[in-house]
Amino acid sequence: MFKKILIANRGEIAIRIIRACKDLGIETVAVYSDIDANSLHIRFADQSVCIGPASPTRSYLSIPAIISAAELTGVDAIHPGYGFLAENSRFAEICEGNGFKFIGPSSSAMKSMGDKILAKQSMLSAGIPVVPGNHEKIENIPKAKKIAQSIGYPVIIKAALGGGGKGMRIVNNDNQLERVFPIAKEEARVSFRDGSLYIEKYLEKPRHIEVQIIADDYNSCISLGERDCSIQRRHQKLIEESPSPIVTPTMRKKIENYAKKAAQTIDYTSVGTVEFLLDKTGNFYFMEMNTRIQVEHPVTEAITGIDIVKEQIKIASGKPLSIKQKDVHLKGHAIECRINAEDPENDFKPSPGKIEHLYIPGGPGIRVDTHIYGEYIIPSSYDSLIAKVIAYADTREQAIQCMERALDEFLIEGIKTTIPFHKRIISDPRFKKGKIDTSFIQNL
Ligand code: MV4
Repeated sequence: MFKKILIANRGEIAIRIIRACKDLGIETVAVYSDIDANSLHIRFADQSVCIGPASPTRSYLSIPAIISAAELTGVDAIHPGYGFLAENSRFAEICEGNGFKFIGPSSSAMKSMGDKILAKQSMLSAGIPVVPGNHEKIENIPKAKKIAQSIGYPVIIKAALGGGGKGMRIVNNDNQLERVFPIAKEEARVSFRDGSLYIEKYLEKPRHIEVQIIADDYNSCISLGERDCSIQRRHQKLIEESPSPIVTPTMRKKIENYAKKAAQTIDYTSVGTVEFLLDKTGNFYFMEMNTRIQVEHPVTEAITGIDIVKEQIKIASGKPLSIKQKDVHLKGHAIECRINAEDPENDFKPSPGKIEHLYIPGGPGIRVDTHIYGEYIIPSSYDSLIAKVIAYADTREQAIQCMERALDEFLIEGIKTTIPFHKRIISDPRFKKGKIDTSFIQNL
């Protein structure tokens, strides 16, 4: 097992990873930027190294700064968390090249899924249904029109290196396509340094269902059920739950098999998530695979009792999976609300600043993953996620009730948060009935 791990991240996920390390008896090294000097992840780690100024490109995204910190502190492995360098295959290669185990999949598995066009092609040849489309790079407008017409409008344009919705455009006709194509291409080029685009059939009001998998180096791969992440705003997930209120045991069996097939097709090891769209007629389509630990992993931990981060670290150190598929039992229901430092009354404008008063909820069934504390100053330089509230109970109704209690208890003064917005969502009769799809937030 590793002796010492460097956590190349900040915020709640850095703390989550440090906790897993402590439970495994592994020493930890935190890295931080100037502006994060008073961060909790530094205090919880055994050692810490400043890696640069607030600007992410010069700190949490700086490969040389992170590798230097790893060399300085003599760690065995590097955990990237989510975001930042988590899905950068070059970073994974550089870690390994410098003798540090990258806690995640192989760089080749990351590459197979990083390009969404290649990913769709390999899934298609493995017999997994993918969203209808051409599964090829669209070079120009005439080609795009021809493909859109053959698929049938409406279609959606996506960036090959995108994912998570960035650079997506819905197109209803030839004229719109002509107008939007160059804009999408430029956006993709700027965001992902590659303007490659592809086209899919636009599915109306789909649900986003994803399957958590864990695979080890010894050809074992298990699935831990699904998460329903249909409540999103501007492609940011707001609420996730497991199990999905509409997935039946038969449907679950099917997507879990697709997800395991997807992982095995690319010799995937580590934890990962296979995302599907579910259309109104009950068909699942592979969308993409996330090759990292995800923000919403705690809902799966709640219903399986499995510590996914500990498993991820153990697998990276070369240990076999400690659980067999037959030992995975989904029990109860878990819901997660992502609390952001944003003003829901003001178009979700970021609301950084000092936390004047804080009370974190607790009691039976409640888990809160957060890095905030009283008088902490939330910087404006990073993601606005400040806490995740996870409610767990026997049934969905009870989990919702438990979440309502926790959100009522949660007191954050000094900044605006999305807590009031979450209260509105979970008290909505449509949410209570599990009637959630893409259009939920815009129709709220
Ligand atoms: C789609 C789609 C409809 N058709 N793809 C992809 C990234 C994710 N953030 C949203 N994505 C979508 N991809 C096709 N071919 C609709 C969405 C979508 C969505 C999906 C599930 C739940 C909420 C959503 C909100 C907006 C868009």
